[in-house]
Amino acid sequence: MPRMRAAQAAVEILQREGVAQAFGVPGAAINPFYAAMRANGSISHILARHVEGAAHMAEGYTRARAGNIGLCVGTSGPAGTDMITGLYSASADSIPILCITGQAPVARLHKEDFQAVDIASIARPLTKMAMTVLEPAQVPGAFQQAFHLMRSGRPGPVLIDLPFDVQMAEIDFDPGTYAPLPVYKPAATPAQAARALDMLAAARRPVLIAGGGVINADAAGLLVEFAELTGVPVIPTLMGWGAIPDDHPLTAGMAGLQAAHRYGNATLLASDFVLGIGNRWANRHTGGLDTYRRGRTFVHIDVEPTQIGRVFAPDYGIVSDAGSALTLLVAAARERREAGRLPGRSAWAQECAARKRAMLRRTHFDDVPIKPQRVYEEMNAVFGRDVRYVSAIGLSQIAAAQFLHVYHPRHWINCGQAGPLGWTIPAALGVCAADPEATVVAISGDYDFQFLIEELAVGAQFNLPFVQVVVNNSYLGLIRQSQRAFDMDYCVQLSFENVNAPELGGYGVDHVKVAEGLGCKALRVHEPGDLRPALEKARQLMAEYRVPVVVEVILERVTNVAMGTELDNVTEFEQTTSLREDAPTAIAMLD
Ligand SMILES: Cc1ncc(C[n+]2csc(CCOP(=O)(O)OP(=O)(O)O)c2C)c(N)n1
Ligand SMILES: [Mg+2]
Repeated sequence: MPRMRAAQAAVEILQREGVAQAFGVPGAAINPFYAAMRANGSISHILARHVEGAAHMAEGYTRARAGNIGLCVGTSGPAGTDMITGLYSASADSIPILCITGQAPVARLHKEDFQAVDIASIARPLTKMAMTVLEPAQVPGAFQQAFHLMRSGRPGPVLIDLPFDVQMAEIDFDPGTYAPLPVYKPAATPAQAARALDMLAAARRPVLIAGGGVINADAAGLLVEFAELTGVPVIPTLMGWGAIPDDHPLTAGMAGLQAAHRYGNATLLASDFVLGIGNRWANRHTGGLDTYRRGRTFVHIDVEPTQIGRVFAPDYGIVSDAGSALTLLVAAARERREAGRLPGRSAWAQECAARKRAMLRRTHFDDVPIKPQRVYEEMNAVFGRDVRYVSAIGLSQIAAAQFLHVYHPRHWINCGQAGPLGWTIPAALGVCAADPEATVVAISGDYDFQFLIEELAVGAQFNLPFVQVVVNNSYLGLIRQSQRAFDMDYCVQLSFENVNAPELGGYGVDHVKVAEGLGCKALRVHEPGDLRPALEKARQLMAEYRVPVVVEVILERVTNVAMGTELDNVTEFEQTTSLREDAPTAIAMLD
């Protein structure tokens, strides 16, 4: 039997489980693992500038491609605690990442050793498994189990904490005969699919809700097939955005309180039946449940059994991986269609499509300082169907969801539930590492941008080019807007007179200089007419220098983006419209 250090066995398993990319920050307590990675040579490593950044890079890497598992590595103590936000974000959005931490030697764990913290206990509520491995011979089993859990059922992250002496200890392990454990995915039965289809057939105005589970299951193709077979309009959630192309005739728009379309909400409210697949009835999607549920019948399909009934009791629930359920639904729908037993839906689908033309929000403003809506209009015009957008949180993200277009699964990469500021840059770097040929465009507010801005240097060092649009209102914009309810504007200003850059007129940080100092290219835009040339120039600079390119847009300070408390109570702060000249890149205006 081959003998090797436990750290080497861990790396051999990573290789056999398909991990080829790590994001991390080394430290003394994880050096044996780094030595094993170096000796093995099959895993390339991107050095983050902040350990939280490494965790979000791993998330971006997983989210970008089906089957990917992002790996983030840090030392003992603060490295693990820094990665907690990444574990939260990953678990909240059902994203598998593997977090490996170094740890003080086993015999010293209770002695308040330097950087010894019980990271497994801290990480437990955020992971499918969080384990400090105390026996070297358990290392292979812990890693094998980690991959089994990350891939099975509702996907999610795992933390493995490796004490220094455990990493160093010699164990018997045969990499040659190692095999991943089988993956467990609950699957619907034909009888369950038939029941769901019966209920759908009985409805007059049905809609499908496609959640992130459809994307996680790599089942977007099946979803579109099912929608087309049945003729039923689809409302993607924020996490499911891209499961059906925005310009598909059956895409009805998103519903919700913030990241939603006027027509998406109107269609949901006009429906009498909702079949949710791989979604979790998130509160910013549903708003008040009375409004959301009134007059509608619900079927809920989810891979995690305890998700059924968590938010409200559906009329019928099915525990299933989205792909397995959709395979059965497609087969059953095809059979019924051939037998002439599927009701026609064209009048209802046309009604939904008409709303996409009529219920728009104005984007074509010529104001200086620039209104944010115009930025997204220009982005729509410049970036084609294949762009991959990355965003985190804030008015910037909400407006991006309202105005941008997504045409493929995994082309809207967003930390939907946790929304940690600073996520965008490192997540975009992870996406670039996963798909080096893609055009990656990140969208941040000025505060999100500043949170983990140092990660831009990672993009410059490792040649991970993307366009980073920064919409700068010099405000914690979303919080400023929500403080209207308290009649205050308190602790949300980012503005100050920059003694080195008086030309910024009180907008504070000189983002262009910071970005350049970190090895990136950067442009600043003040006029709406300069947006398009700047975005085009950014693409060109990105291709030429292979570094991140920041496009900072100086926005008006105060903008209120449409949002509300109920699906039928969304406040529009700007003009609504149905005219092409007001919203030239609205999806219905592009055909
Ligand atoms: C770590 C963290 N702290 C606080 C928040 C709350 N929060 C959400 S959006 C936001 C302001 C975002 O400002 P900016 O990035 O400039 O975007 P804007 O809303 O101005 O477009 C804050 C503080 C958060 N999401 N994450
Ligand atoms: Mg801002």
